Amino acid sequence: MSDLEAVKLREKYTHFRILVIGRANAGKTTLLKRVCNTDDDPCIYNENGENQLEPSDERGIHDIEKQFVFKSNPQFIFHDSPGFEAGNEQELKDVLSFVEKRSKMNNPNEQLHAIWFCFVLNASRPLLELEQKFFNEQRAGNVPVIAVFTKFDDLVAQLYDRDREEESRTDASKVVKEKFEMPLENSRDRPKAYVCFEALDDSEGDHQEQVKGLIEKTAASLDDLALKMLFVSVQRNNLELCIKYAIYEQNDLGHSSENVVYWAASWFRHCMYNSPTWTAFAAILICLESSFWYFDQNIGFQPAFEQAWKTFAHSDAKKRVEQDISTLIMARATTSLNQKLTEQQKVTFFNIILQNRLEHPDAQDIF
Ligand SMILES: Nc1nc2c(ncn2[C@@H]2O[C@H](COP(=O)(O)OP(=O)(O)O)[C@@H](O)[C@H]2O)c(=O)[nH]1
Ligand SMILES: [Mg+2]
Repeated sequence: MSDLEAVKLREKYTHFRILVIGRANAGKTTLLKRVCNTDDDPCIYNENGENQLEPSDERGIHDIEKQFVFKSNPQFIFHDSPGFEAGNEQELKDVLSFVEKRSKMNNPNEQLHAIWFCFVLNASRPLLELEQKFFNEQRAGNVPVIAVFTKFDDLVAQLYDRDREEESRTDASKVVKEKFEMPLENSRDRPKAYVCFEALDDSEGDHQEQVKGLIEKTAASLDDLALKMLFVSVQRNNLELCIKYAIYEQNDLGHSSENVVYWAASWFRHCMYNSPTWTAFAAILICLESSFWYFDQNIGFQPAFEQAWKTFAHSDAKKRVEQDISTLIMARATTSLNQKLTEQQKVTFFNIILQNRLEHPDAQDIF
């Protein structure tokens, strides 16, 4: 898939769908609230977009078939599985058939894109047989699974020993490695990554920093470029990741600056259905033109461009460009960036830039 093909495909996707598995009290809901950066309870929508769940009524959510979202980021769709208790194989079967059914769906928005499997860290309750079985079983669809270890703080407290106070974190890390990670790592279809959380329930804590790790590892576990782009642009916790992928995933954009701007914007959600990409493109062109004149007076490109950028940022031209471009983009049949400008719109775009050029700097302004 070429870079631009991936961008076009991504534009057809609207939702990223995640299955969260974990026993009751594993901290699943807490985690999802942190991921969506909200204190609100989730909602379940029916086909008409009506909420089917009373606030604080969580009963419906444990039905794996019921999708739910948080208002703060409805592009993430979640399914919740209650996890596997000893002796209850039905739940494992339900999960496997859910995964299989979703893998056969034609509409990519209906497919399952990732699984977060939550394990509460409890020294005396390590992996259950059924949990191990999940990782040894043939699973349909090649959906990446991230193992999420929760309540590390609890584990540290369990292992707390007054005489070895300093060591309890190290001891806890050892338990995570030996009792959880290693058995999973030795399974047939092992997790794509491991993430460990602590004190996610503490609203004063560094939960947003911790969530960045889960986001980064989930993104890395997705092989499909368009899906990776969808996930990175839907999440709002880790903007470094948007920048990183825009740089590292770039392979075959060629030399078109229009494509480069379009590509870069595709990793950021706020650009998808709006005009800032084209505004940025216009700003770059205006500043390139202006910096040309500084450059001509023997100033290097970078200081020349910086000077032009500063001038533009404080100019009335900037406001006019934003206004005119958004009118131009709104006038298009669809708001998708995927739509190229028509020849007529290119004429308008060109004129917007010509009418908002910065003044040529005089030699004495510079020296
Ligand atoms: N100590 C500790 N408690 C947590 C953490 N995350 C969640 N909890 C608490 O664990 C309980 C169960 O959390 P919840 O998210 O409802 O679990 P769920 O049943 O898997 O959805 C709640 O009382 C949370 O406040 C954590 O990281 N550390
Ligand atoms: Mg819950």
